[in-house]
Amino acid sequence: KKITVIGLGYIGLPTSIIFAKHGFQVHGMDVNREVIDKLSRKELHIEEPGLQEALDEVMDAGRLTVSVEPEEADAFIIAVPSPITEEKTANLDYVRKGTESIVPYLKKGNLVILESTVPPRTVEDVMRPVLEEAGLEIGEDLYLSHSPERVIPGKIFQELEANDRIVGGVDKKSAEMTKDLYKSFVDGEIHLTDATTAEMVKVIENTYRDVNIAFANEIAKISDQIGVNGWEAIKLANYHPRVNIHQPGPGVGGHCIAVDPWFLAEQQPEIAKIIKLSRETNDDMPNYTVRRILEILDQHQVDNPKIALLGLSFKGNVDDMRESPSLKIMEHLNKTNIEYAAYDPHIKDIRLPHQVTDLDEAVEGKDLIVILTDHKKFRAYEPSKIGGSMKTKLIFDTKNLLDEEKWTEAGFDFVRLGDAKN
Ligand code: SAJ
Repeated sequence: KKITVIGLGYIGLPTSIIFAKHGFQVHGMDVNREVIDKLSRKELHIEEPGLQEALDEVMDAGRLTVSVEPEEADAFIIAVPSPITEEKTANLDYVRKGTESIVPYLKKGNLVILESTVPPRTVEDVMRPVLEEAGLEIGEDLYLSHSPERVIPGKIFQELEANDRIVGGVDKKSAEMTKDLYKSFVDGEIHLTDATTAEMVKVIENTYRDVNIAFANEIAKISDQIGVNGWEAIKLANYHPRVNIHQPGPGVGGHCIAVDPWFLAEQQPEIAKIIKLSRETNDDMPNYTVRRILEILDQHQVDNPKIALLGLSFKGNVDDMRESPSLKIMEHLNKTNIEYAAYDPHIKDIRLPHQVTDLDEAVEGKDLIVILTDHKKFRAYEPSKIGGSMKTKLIFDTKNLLDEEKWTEAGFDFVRLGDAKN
């Protein structure tokens, strides 16, 4: 059986590889020629544990081919971006174009699956018309479904296999056919529903996380005011069997959680009040973080402050900077008199102004270190060594990542976001 995958990004590429590993012949297409050139040389354009080895394996075995054009196949999987516009509405151009691009290659009996996260009704209202206008009768010539990806960057291969999967067909046969395909590598359960419900499920999962994080951020801000360690309070509350509060932080990044809630808010703005407020709360956290930085510098009476930002990716242990709160924090800092250097051990090339590729260079002569992502590597840092070259030994941990005792023993003043006792 052959599968053509449209879009070779964080989801499309690992998905192509895993199907190839499980006996399918896979053709991956991407409109970005640079990505295709790289992949043809077995070079990656994204970072993900295990991805290089897996790519080498399937390409060496001749099971995965890539090009800028689709190819005929039994099934087509569309895994393209679905970003939001400035107006916070879904940009479905890639979904539409991806669908159009496969039309010339479709044969009777083919299955078309959308994996991208989209506002509910996209399969019915955007994809179906494109396919029908091409003269294809869905349920007769062609089968159509939505099987949203639910994997977390950093653990993609593990989660592709282990997670349950939601499959929504425009009819029963489409859903069944999709399940048969994914069964080849999914160890979790595959739950069948209709396409619109599957779209809704995916979007509410990420919205749940966003709303919960907004709640955690509000707790952190309240804790900053009333003299409580918010992290400790959340940890203790979570011992309750029916409580699961997420973690505060300097903001919510990535291309999913910070985007998908708008897919609901845009459709029903009058109803989606908590959803919208949560989005705004999380979007304000970079601003709040900078306010706290200014307060800390002020409290310690630092003149001509120079600071080091550690962590640029949107979350720990990945190299992905999309929608990263760190970028917004840098924008805010550019409007102040604070000088700063930014460093991320996972990002090896210089992509930003003020970015340095060396930890020593980042901290030398600085007054304050700000931890912005929960990279494991930061935990191993030696405070006495780092403090040696600093002008003032101050550290602000926005992720509750570091061992406070270790840093205070080395002479640092340790401040945590959402922990006013400091
Ligand atoms: N974050 C917090 N507090 C938390 C958890 C996360 O501030 O308690 C922040 C992170 O630092 C990061 C952002 O939220 O900036 C998003 O990170 P994440 O790890 O929560 O999620 P993503 O965007 O990497 O992946 C999510 C996952 N969705 C859910 O867990 C419900 C993943 O399963 C989805 O497949 C993915 O979105 C997607 O592609 O939609």
